[in-house]
Amino acid sequence: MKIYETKTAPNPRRVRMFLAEKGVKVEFVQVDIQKGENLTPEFKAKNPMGKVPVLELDDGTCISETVAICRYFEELYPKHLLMGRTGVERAQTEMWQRWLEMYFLLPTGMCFQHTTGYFKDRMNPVKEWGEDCGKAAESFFTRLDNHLEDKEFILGDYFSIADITALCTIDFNKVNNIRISPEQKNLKAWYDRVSARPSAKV
Ligand SMILES: N[C@@H](CCC(=O)N[C@@H](CS)C(=O)NCC(=O)O)C(=O)O
Repeated sequence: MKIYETKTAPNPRRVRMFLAEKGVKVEFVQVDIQKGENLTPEFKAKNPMGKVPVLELDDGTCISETVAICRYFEELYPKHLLMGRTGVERAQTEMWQRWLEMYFLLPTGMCFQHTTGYFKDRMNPVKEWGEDCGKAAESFFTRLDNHLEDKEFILGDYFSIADITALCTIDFNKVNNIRISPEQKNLKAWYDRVSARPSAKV
C-alpha cells in the first residue's frame, strides 16, 4: 500500500502523525499540489476531489479523506486506539473532530488560500473572506484554551486523533501568522505536551 501526500500540507500530516502514534510504516508518494499534480486525470482517478492524502491499497482500492484513512488504520491496528476506546469516547472524538475540521481547520485553510492566492490558478481568492476566516481560526485558539483548563488532552486524560488535528492546525496557522498568545496558558501547556511526542516530528 502507499499514501499519496504532500509534506507541507496539514491533512497529510494528520495521517503521518496518526501512523507514527500507531508505529505503522507506509510508503509515501509526494504530490506537488502547488504545481497541480493533484489535478491530473491520473490523480483524479484515485480521488475525484483532487485532494491529498489518498491511501492506495495493493489491490488498487483508494481511500481519500484523512479521517477515513485513519479509520482504516484504526481497524487494522486496534492495539493502540486513537479514535476512542468506549462508545462515549468514540462519540466525543467524532464530535471534536467535526468541530475542529469545520470551525478550525477549514477557516485556517481558507485564510491561507484567500489571503495568499496560493491556488490562484484554480480558484478566485477573495481577500476579505480570507481575513474573516483568519479571525474565525484565531477565535478557536481561545475556545481551545478555555476547554483545556485542567485537561491533559482534548478528551481529558485520553490522547486522541482530536489532539492530532488540533496540533496540525495550530502549526499550519504559522502561514497565517496566527500563534498561541502568551495569555493562552492552557493551550500553550497542551501544545508543548503534544509537540513533545515523537509522532509530532513528522
Ligand atoms: N477533507 C479532506 C481535505 C483534503 C484537502 O483539502 N487537502 C489539501 C491539502 S491539506 C489539498 O489537497 N489541496 C489541494 C487543492 O485544493 O488543490 C481530508 O480530510 O483529507
